[in-house]
Formats: sequence, structure tokens, C-alpha cells
Amino acid sequence: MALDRKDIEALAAHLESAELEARDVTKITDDYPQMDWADAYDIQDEIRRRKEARGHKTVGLKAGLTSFAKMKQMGVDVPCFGFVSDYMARPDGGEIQTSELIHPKVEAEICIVTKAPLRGPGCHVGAVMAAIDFVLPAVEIIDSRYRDFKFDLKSVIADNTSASRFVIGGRSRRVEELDLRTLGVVLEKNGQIMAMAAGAAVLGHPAAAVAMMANHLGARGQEIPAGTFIMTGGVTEAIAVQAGDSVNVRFQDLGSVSMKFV
Ligand code: OOG
Ligand code: MG
Repeated sequence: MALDRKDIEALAAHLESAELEARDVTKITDDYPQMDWADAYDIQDEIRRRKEARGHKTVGLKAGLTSFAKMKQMGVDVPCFGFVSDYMARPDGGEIQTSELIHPKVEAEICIVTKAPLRGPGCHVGAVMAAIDFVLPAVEIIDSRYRDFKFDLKSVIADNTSASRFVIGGRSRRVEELDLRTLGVVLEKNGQIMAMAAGAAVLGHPAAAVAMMANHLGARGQEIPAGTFIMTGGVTEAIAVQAGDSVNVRFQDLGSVSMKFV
């Protein structure tokens, strides 16, 4: 740990205020180049503590930068992990207020809900498959608090991996009914196809993102509890949206998820 508790708390307040006021900031490693990985996750944990202290429930976990398309788009080569809160959820087919956001982008994500706890180290795809209760599709709206979406991995981890809004839709399926690797995803904006991919784009298998998350949490003495909603990360690159845009994502066997940006 390179930062002291006072710096961690100040940086959490700084990044969370930027989120809540829809205001961009420069990446925090510019001012704190000595910051390490533990500091980055400690800042994120402090943001989570602040939200929970104000009565917001943490309703899911997310993996980010798990697809090769996303890693390439953002210029990083390691996944990251964050959380989503109750107030970030929006209904399928609903409206997303762009005035509350800085520079939103949409991502198509294969999600799971667990029926058993997962704890690393040593968690693997098989253990994750055994712990999946059901699979469901979602769109994540990311909104980095960093100017022009320019960041490094430590800065984005501290910023709760750009978490902003999410929409769960479509229909859920039992994992035995699906092949998570070949599951196709087509992302449309204003009726035009913007990106497409299959589940294998996420680390070769979306369950690998969950295993990696369990191993990451295990190293910090935490586990993924039963009943956890987990977003495994965007399968394609993220697509920028603005007021007036309609987004519809079709997931093979899981239905579609849509929203309008106003
Ligand atoms: C970081 C968050 C990435 C995903 O699904 O890859 C993410 C970012 O690109 O701003 O949520
Ligand atoms: Mg995402």
C-alpha cells in the first residue's frame, strides 16, 4: 500500500462526487503515480462503503475488460472487477437520462446468478458452471469519470470500473440449455448493427471471468456469495451513445434488451 487512509478516503470522495455530479476529472494516477493495486481496490471499496452508508444496496458484481475487443479498445491487458448498486438499474425498454451521465457507452453482457458460494484461489470454469443458477442478458452503460475515457488500469479500478447504469432484460435460461461460448450477441444502435460477437470473446468462456473474479476476491479474503448477480464483461467493444439513440441487443436464446437515451 502506497497511499494512507486519508488519501484513500479523499480519492473515493473525489471520484464518487464526479460520478454523482456527472463531471469529468483527470485520471488519479497523474497526481498519485505511486498508487498500487491494493490502493486502487481500497478506493473502490471506500466508494462502495459510502454508497451503502447512504442506504444504497450493492446488487451485483461486474467483471470488466474481459474481452479482447474491450482490452484493445481501452489499451489494457488485464481484467478488472467492480460492483453495481440498486440505483444504477433501469428497466428493459426504458429511458436512460443522458443529463445524469458524462459520456455514456453501451456494452452487451452475458450475466449469471449463482446458487452456491464461489471462493478462490483455485476457482475454475467447472466450479463456476456448477454454481450457476441461471443465465440472463444485460446491457451495461459505462461512464468513466475520466476525461475522454482516458485511463490506466489502476485509475479505472478506483473509479469502480466505470459502472454507471445497467439494464437486465430478455429471458433467463438454465445453463445446461446454453453453450456460453457460441452464444451469439448482436448490438444495434438506431436499427443499425454496430458490433457482434459470441460468448467466447470473454476470456474464451464467460465463466472464466467469474472464476477470475472469485480468485481475485479470494486473494482479498472475500468470496462470491450464493445468489449473486454477476456481469461477465462486454463481449464487444463499447459503443458511444447520446440523447436520441435507441439501443437493442439481441442475445441468442436469451431474448433482447433495449433502451432509449433521452
Ligand atoms: C472499464 C469498464 C469495462 C467491461 O465490460 O469491459 C467494462 C471501461 O472500459 O471503462 O465494464
Ligand atoms: Mg461492462
